[in-house]
Amino acid sequence: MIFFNIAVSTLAFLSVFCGQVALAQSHSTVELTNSTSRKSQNLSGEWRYSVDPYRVGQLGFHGGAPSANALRFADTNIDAALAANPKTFFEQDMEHAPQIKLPGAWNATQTELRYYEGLMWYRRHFDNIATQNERAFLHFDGANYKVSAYVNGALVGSHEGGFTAFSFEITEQLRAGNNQITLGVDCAHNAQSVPPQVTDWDLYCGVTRPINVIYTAQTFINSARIRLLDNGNLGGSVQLNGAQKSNQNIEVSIPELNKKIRTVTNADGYANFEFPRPRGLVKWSPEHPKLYQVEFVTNTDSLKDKVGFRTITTRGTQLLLNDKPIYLRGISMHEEELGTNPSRNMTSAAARELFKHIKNGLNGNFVRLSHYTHSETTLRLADEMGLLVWGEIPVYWTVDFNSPHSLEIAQQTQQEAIARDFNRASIIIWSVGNETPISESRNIFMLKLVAQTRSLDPSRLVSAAIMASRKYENGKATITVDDPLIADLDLLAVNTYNGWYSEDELSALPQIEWVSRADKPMIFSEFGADAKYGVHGDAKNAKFSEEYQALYYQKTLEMADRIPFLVGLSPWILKDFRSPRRQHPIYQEGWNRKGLLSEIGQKKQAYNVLAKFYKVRESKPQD
Ligand code: GCB
Repeated sequence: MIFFNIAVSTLAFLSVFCGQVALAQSHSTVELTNSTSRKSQNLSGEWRYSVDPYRVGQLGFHGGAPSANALRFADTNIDAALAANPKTFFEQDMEHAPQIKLPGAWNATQTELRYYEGLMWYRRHFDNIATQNERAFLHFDGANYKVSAYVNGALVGSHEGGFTAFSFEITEQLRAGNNQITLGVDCAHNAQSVPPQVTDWDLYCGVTRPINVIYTAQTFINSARIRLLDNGNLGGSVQLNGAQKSNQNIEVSIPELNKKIRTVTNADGYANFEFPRPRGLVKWSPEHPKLYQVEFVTNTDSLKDKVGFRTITTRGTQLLLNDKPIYLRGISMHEEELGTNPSRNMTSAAARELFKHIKNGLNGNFVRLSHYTHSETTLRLADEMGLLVWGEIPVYWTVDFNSPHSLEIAQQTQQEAIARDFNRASIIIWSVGNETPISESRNIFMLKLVAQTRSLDPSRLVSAAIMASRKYENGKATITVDDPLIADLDLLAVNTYNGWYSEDELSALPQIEWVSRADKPMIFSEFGADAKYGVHGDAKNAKFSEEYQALYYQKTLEMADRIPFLVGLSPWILKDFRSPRRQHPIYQEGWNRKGLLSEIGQKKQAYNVLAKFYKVRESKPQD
């Protein structure tokens, strides 16, 4: 809770210097879902930035309040202050600081910031475009890792967690005309952060997704959800925020289906609705990703969303999409665009390029968006292009499972992910973590996450990427899926690397026997081998060669085909990605090379092996 303490001490300091300060909760009830269809002002573009490795903008030299001349967020005209008193001085000057383009991680922009994981300040100005009686919110699609936001010198809110959307109300702080906004973004990770400090990917620090000012009516639609229920009806809820939220009429309509229903909010501003599925409704599927425009209208606000309708369930070891068995022909993906110097600025065009590889190149229907919540842009594209999605929160490896703070952040992240993406038909699975090592405290932690996820969203499957126990007896390898968590998961998902992190002969992989202790479907959520594009060698032994990776895929796929309860795959990974832990000077140079594509999109041999396997699978009905 260090960050919160800093925010509080800064708050005390600010109340002396800046008068009124309002501190929003780190996770508020303001969801502002479907933010792109609201009146908004995009703050993308050039911002001033100032690096602050010793956090002097937050802490004084003896640890107390910061010195006034180091405050990056103060609403002070430094030029005027110096003109009035030449003896004063400042040890920062945001108005004359260098510029950086947001969104985009600082690591990619400046070579000296490649591995910088500390505090950064950003500043820009914008004009207030609110019409009379509108409320205003600062809306972040995502910023890594902790953010404090200041408008005209006043702290408007703080947030922890690098991959989900959040908003702070700034109605009170906005002035007519020009406004100043300053952000302190701290990328420090530790044992209690989610994810923790050590991962196998580049953290990509700073403001990696768009920031907008969203303007709303005094009482606005905070969230609007709709889905196909298991009983065949359509159902959902609308929630209003504002003084007039109770007893309000709500209209929900799907014009293309000629359907309109009305409901009324309760005292808390909620309205639930359910109605028979309109005749002629076409269900969403990867083959036919049909989306309908749904409109939510109140007396003061309206919101439109494009929504697909489908169900996802299991029966024994089968996975059913719209009640029919399905095999997930997938691949895993990090949020990292193609190119030699990605900055985690996943535009729609960048995401489309990667998804085209999955849909058209690999003949896939599924993507594991690992290891954290990807951008709304990406999820909307998955809906549009017809890709089933595994969504994941960054509970990765050795999170501090004894820490109430870690649990709080993990749960907050899950809640924010579900709030943002509830209407996305593409998402069929929520994963609560990846390769967490079994212990009593871990089991308790993970079970709490599973329970929370189910209660927030009963419409999707809950899973986690786990590891399985391997035994080698009488010349035969057996792998048993026996993690205690499996009793509570809907779908088992195992990461397995036989023949890469083990010295198995690749020819022996198909003989590995897989045993499951649950009558549930399973996928391989990961398998993979590094290969540097253009490196060639003996397929049986030359690790890092394209040939070895291709044979590894072939043999692992043969193994997969022999497992009766296996319903899909998301091999590791579509594209080489930056990882500071991968420093082999010839093959890796800071990149994890398990991609089927190089970082600039060149296809390695294994790409075609998987594409062929999926082509055959596509035409083979699941039994
Ligand atoms: C894993 C992790 C993933 C790594 C991958 C690897 O099991 O889940 O984050 O990047 O292995 O390449 O070793």
